[in-house]
Amino acid sequence: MRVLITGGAGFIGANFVHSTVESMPDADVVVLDKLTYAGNPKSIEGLDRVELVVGDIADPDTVDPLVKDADVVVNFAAESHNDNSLNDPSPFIRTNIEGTFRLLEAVRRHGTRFHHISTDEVYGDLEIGESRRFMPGDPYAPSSPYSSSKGASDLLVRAWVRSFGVPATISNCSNNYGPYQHVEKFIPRTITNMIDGIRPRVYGTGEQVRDWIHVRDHNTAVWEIIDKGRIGETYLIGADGEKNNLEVVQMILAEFGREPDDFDHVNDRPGHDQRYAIDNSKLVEETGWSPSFADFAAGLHDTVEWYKANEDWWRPQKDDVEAKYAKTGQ
Ligand code: NAD
Ligand code: TDX
Repeated sequence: MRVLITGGAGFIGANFVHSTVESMPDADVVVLDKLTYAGNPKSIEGLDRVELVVGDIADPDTVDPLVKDADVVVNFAAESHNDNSLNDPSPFIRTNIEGTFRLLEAVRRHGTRFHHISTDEVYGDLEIGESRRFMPGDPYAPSSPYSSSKGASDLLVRAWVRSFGVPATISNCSNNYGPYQHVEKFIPRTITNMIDGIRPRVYGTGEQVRDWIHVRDHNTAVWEIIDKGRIGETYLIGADGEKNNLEVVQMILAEFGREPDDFDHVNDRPGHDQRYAIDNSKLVEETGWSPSFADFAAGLHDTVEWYKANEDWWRPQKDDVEAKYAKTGQ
C-alpha cells in the first residue's frame, strides 16, 4: 500500500508518519511537504519506507503524479496557527483552501481514497460552564481566519463527494499535544519557556477551555476512519480531555517544581474562542476506537521530558517565535 501524507513534516503529520511505518509493515509512505517555518525534515529523518518530496499542495503539477501513484491520500498540510492568521491571513487562504481544492481535483481525476484532517474550531466555540459539546452535524461558525479557512476546506471536500463522487472522509479533532509540536503552540511554548527561565504567558483570564488529546490517539482514530469510516461522513475526534489554560500552565509549573502563580497574564487573543469540547460518540460507535493516553498528566509529563531531551530539535525555532509574540504583547 502506498500512502501519500501531505504535511508529514509538521507536528501531527510527522507523528502519523512514525505510527504508520511502525504499525503497517506493508506500507510505503510518501510525504509531500512545503517545509514552511512549521515543517521540519528532522521529525521524520532516518525512517525506512518514507520518501520526502518538498513541494506545495497548491501546485497541481506537483500534486497530480503523487496522487496518481497513491492508494490513499491523508491531508495534514495546512497553515495551522490562529495567532499567525490574525497577523497575515493570506497563506491560510492559499494553502488551506486552494491547496485542498488542488488535492481534490487530483483525487477526482484518479479516483483515489482521500482523508481530510480538520479541526473542531470550524464549529466556533461553546460557553465556559455549559455541558453541550460539538456534534458532527452542528452548523459551521468559525471565528478566526485560520478556522474559517479550514471550514472552507471541509465544505469543498463535502461538495466534491456529493457532486463528483470523490471517495473522501473528514475528521475534526480537538487540541493535540505531544512530541514534535512547534514551539509557537501553547503547551510547547510554555514548556520551552520554563526551560529558558521565562515565565509562562497566559492570554487574558486563562479560563478558556481546550479539549486535549494526545497526538498518537488522534492518529489511531484517523486510521480507524480510513479503514472503517463511511464515505462522505464527518467524524469528530476527541478524548474527553477538557482543561482550562490556567490548569495546564499550573501542571507544567508543577513539572518544574515552581509555584502555581509563577506566570504572567498577557494581552488576550482577539476573538479568542472560549471553549471547545468534542462528542466522540459517532467515531466510537462506528469504528470501536478508544484512546490509549487517557491520563493527561502522564502524557504531559512525557511531553515535558521529550522537550527536555530534544532541545536541538526546537532550539532553532525559539527566538523567532518569541520575537513575533513580543510584537503583540504576548
Ligand atoms: P503544523 O503547522 O505543525 O504542520 C503543518 C505542515 O504542513 C508543515 O510541515 C508545513 O510545512 C506543511 N505545509 C504548510 N503549507 C503547505 C503547503 N502549501 N504544501 C505542502 N505542505 C505545507 O500543523 P499541525 O498542528 O500538525 O496540524 C496538521 C493538521 O491538523 C492541520 O490541518 C490542522 O488544521 C489540523 N489540526 C491540528 C490540531 C492541533 O491541535 N495542532 C487540532 C486539530 C486539527
Ligand atoms: O502563550 C500562549 N498562551 C496562551 O494562553 C499561547 C501560545 C496560547 N495561549 C492560549 C490560547 C488558547 O486558548 O492557549 C490556548 C491554546 O492555544 P494554541 O496552542 O494556539 O491552540 P488553539 O488556538 O486552541 O488551536 C489549536 O487547536 C486546534 C491548534 O493550533 C489548531 O491548529 C487546531 O485546529
